[in-house]
Amino acid sequence: MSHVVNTFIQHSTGVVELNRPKALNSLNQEMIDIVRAALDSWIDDDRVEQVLIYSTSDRGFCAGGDVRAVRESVLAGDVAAGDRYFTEEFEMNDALGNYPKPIISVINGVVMGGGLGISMHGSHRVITEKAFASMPEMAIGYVPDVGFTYFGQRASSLAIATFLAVTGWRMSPADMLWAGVATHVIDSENLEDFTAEILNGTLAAALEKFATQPTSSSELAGLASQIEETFGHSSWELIDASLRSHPDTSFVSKTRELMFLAAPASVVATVELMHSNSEATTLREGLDNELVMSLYMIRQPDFAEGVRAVLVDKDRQASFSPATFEEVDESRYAALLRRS
Ligand code: QUE
Repeated sequence: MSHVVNTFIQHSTGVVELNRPKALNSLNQEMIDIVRAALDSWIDDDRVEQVLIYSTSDRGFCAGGDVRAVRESVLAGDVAAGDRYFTEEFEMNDALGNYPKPIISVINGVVMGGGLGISMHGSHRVITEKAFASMPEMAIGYVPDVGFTYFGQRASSLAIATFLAVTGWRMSPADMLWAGVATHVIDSENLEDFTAEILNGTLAAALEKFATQPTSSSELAGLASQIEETFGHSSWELIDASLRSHPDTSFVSKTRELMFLAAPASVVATVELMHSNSEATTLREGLDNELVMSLYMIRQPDFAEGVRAVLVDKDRQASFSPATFEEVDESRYAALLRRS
């Protein structure tokens, strides 16, 4: 049987096989339904001691959510389908984060957005030297979600997670470990032996045999002090001001360059969301704040326009409105999150 997601029990492991390779496993409603049903059915099943999540594609683990489909629903006047999609995706993220059994994700290649959401809340995030990760939502007029704005700042720091979200920084394997997105590294040549050991032996033995170290150091870690000095502020206006006066001009110009495609409203909303979630006390509370922002953002023209520019026409020429940071009304996002 081959489906967009295959789920089965092998020995004492519940297996989730992401299998929509043509869309790089970007998660659609059907995939989320299947994953949630599997997690539900295994939670009290004594045969299942652990859950293993991997991709059948050698190009990557999961490129995100199926935002193309959400855009189409919105444009067809069925925004309720988008609301349902994000509501249920975030319920899946919460179920993963609170699962009473180990959840092991094996990541080889790309993982972005919703792909981080299906992996980072589990107990073990095992990556290969070919893994790379990012939160790319600024380019599509959306906001980081799937629990990243809650989990990311607890795995690293508020400033680091805000930097990752606002710049879409492409994390290397060493960056992923340093930022707490990944927990272990293995060589991609050992991928099959590693998963076989998990399925037929034990997780502990698999890690004992195959866990290694990244081959290079973390570039992100090297920027930690500059990031803490600039991205720890509580609004985009203050972050921007501190970037303007920061002495490390190469850090500042790199940051500005990475933000070249960012929707101004998305950036302002993201900083508000990060700060709101610095006070959240559970993943569910963090996801609730993201959901408020998410359901608002998909109703704004920037979302349809951003997805068009990045994923439909692929011209990367989005015309966002407002087009400049000065025109964004920060209080609108603060009010949504009751931060005002
Ligand atoms: C922001 C996003 C996504 C993105 C790019 C962004 C996203 C997503 C994909 C994606 C990438 C390759 C595919 C695909 C989807 O890209 O959520 O089907 O083949 O799924 O800037 O949020």
